Amino acid sequence: MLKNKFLILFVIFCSVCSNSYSQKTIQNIDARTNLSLNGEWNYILDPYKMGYLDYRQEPFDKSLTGKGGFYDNLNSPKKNEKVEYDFSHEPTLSVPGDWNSQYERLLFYEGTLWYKRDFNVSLNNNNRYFIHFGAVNYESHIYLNGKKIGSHKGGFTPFQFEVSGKLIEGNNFLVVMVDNSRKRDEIPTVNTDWWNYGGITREVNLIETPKSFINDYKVQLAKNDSKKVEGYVQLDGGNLSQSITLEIPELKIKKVYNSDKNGLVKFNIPVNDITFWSPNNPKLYQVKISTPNDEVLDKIGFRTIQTKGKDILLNGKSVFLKGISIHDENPLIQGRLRSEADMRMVLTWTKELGCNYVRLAHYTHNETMLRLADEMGLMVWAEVPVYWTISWSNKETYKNAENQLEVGIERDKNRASVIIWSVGNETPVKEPRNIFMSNLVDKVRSLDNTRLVGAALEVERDGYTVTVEDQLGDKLDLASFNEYGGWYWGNSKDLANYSFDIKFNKPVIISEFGAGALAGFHADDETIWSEEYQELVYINQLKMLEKIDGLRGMTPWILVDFKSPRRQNPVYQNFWNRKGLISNNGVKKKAFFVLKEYYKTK
Ligand code: GCB
Repeated sequence: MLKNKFLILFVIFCSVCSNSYSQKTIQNIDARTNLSLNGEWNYILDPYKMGYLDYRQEPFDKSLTGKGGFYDNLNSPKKNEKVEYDFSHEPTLSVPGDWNSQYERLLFYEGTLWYKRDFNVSLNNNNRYFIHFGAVNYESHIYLNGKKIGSHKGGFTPFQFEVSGKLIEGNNFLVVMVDNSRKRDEIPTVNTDWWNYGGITREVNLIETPKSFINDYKVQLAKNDSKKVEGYVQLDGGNLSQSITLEIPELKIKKVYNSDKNGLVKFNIPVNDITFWSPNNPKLYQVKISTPNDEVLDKIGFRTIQTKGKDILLNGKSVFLKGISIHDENPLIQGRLRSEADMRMVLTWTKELGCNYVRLAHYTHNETMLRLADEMGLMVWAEVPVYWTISWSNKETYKNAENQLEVGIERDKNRASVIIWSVGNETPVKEPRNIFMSNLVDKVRSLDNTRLVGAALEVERDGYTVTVEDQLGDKLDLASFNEYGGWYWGNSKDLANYSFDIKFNKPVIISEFGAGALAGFHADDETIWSEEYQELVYINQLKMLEKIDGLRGMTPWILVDFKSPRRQNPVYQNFWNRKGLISNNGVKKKAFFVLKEYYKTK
């Protein structure tokens, strides 16, 4: 009896584990053998969750009735069998892609929606298989051939499930129930200034690996040491003690190691004559990691980043961060970025602006975005959606935030472009929040001690004095904050009278400032929403900021107009946040050129 009790507890525990947010994902999935599951998926719109719950609101119990939910995918019922759904006669959604931008009827939809696709595999019994999702917003439950393989929470982080032994030779079907309802205790919480795009927003792949394979690796310069490449390789699977070869041909590195019984190898290799990665010369080295039966290729840049007093040093040299903030959104399709081309378009705009740095706000962006930043020479501030007022005292909420942070760091740790991990944005100073945020900072440092840690703090004002004194700043590497002089406070004409009292002897980064303007609307510079008003805010803002001792960079808000349900003015906004320097049609506003000129002087 007691044994049974333990067994039941153990089963519950395991099911909690498999349903939790975290499962370490395979590093660099693009370099693996994979079958893309992108493309057209049939969908069922299910606002009452009737594909999952019976009329008593209990999940269907197949063991009692023989029937489950929509995940059964019954598509050719017998003539006397009543089935009230049919994926095969439903319309399709493109994956990757949010649902809101694909059908008018889904623009404002928040709730449950089911996806289904068929695929064909030819199995190799010596190999292992994983289904990997780039991101699904927000909660997802995944079923393979009618059986649940797992679930996940968090709209911007990758996750995977092993399906070895669950796939069948030939035709298979995958069903995903997605729910993007906003909930107070989640990350982000109910209130954000961006569109709650739902669905399978990033790529889906079926990855095939050998039984024992290279699951993870880190290859980078040691902390503040430009003469050592260090890191690790981690194997997964049956035979964990193997020989592992690390090659960086251009640096004449070829090292062979034996992994320990846990499949781990740590290395530390002296290097000379390395060309450092920088925005001016975004040099990436071909890195090859191999075992007798597996091989992964990557392109990795090497650089150091550190602060010294009020300065930021990239490869030991002072650098000014000429940045801009970006959402994961393509204004031209009014939806999430779907392809590499979409991402290139956005990053090309930042290069035209003269940027060497971007803030990827306010959540983990697509891995491809980070790889492009590596390639195009853009330093990156990466962030988690710990945004505004979340449930500070809820332990599950904290776990969720920490997990999203960790998964992002795990995924992007080999990207030279990432120089700053941000733990959140405009979080209100009070005790439970201070503990929450401070724990997140400790967590980042425990995972990665080679990059800087920031957060977009808030300012206080008294007359013409703007103060930055949030005690979280003590734990950060940067005095980084948002301020909206000339828009949410102050008059655009007298910004020059303001001065800053910053209580930290650290490099100052303005993580946001900005003003709204409707492209093509011209008036005098006192008229809100005109391009001239926004232009003047930028001119006077930059003069004001220039006076800050230790100003080392900025990411004005924002590169492009973006959709937000909070922006309701029917004439000027119409559900668009208009603080973009570029309009939703790709037109550059006057302020774009003000910032561009300023960056030329830096
Ligand atoms: C902020 C937020 C950002 C908003 C912006 C605005 O401070 O960090 O997410 O979109 O202000 O436009 O108000």
